[in-house]
Amino acid sequence: MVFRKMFKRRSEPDVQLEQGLAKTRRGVFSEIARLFDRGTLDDDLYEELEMLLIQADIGWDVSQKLVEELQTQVREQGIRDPADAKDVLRNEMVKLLEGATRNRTVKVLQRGVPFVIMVVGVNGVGKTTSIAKLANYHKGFGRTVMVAAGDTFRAAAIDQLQVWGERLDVPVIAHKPGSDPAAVVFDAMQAAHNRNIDVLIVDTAGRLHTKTNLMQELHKVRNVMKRHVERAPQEVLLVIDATSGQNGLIQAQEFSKSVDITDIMIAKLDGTSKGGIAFAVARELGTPISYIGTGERATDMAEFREDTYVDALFFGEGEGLA
Ligand SMILES: Nc1nc2c(ncn2[C@@H]2O[C@H](COP(=O)(O)OP(=O)(O)OP(=O)(O)O)[C@@H](O)[C@H]2O)c(=O)[nH]1
Ligand SMILES: [Mg+2]
Repeated sequence: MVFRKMFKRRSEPDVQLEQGLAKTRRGVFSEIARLFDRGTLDDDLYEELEMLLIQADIGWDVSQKLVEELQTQVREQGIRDPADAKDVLRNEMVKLLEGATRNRTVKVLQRGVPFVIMVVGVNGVGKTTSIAKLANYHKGFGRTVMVAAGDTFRAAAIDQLQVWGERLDVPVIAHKPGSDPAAVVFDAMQAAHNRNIDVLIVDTAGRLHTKTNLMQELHKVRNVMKRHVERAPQEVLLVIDATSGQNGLIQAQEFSKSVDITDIMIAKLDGTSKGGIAFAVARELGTPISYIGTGERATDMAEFREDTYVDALFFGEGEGLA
């Protein structure tokens, strides 16, 4: 009889995150976990693993590199037990995510100087909802928060933000639909100064890189911010829709050509059974993932942590604890 070592989680479980990632975990990742229940580590296992990683939206190149690294380590360490190999894979996945985290800038909130967050991303990815989540998040630290309706393109976008503002008791600076976003931001910067606001979050229209005039608009908005606060925007947050798979990655690559993105929020992770996009984003962009969105409520957001994230993909509901 062979006693196989139990694969154990290393991080403290995060219940909310695990619920948000339930679909992903029950999808491809449960199949990945099951692969290692086999008795032997053979070529079939590696081949199937690579296919499953690709299916999980991790991407072709990144999946291949992960499997290669796993094979190298198995060989070098003389690993025979698949449970140990799974442990190596888990650690490699954490390391891959940590590579991007190293590029995180240190953020300092200064009294009397608004910390400006500019939120960008393609239409419908979840920008406005993510702004509500961020507002709620910063309020939770006792910070004063203001939101600017910089998406003046659609009337509904302004209304949506105002509804959130009322619900969260956060002031919203908005102009009429069709007005100049730079003017909205100008007013918001001034209001933030006057009212001693700690965090100003700016919504923007879902602009595609192909629309040059929209990119110019983004630059104009940035310049207005800088006139008030030289370092603003201190955070440029790109929102990616987890359900859009590799398309999300392509969008992110396009955006980062025109704006200096400092942080990424992966929204709608609760709506996908794949959820591997985080690995593709970390590897291909090198931009740190800071938050994830796991639902439609303002509280459905978590700070991104590499080990908690990977463990939430492999384990669930307290499972895997010693
Ligand atoms: N399940 C789930 N739904 C989300 C999440 N984030 C946003 N949504 C939903 O996705 C839809 C679009 O979200 P918005 O926040 O309006 O997206 P947007 O990027 O601001 O869209 P535009 O302003 O049209 O560019 C809404 O129905 C949201 O409720 C999430 O984390 N999980
Ligand atoms: Mg919006």
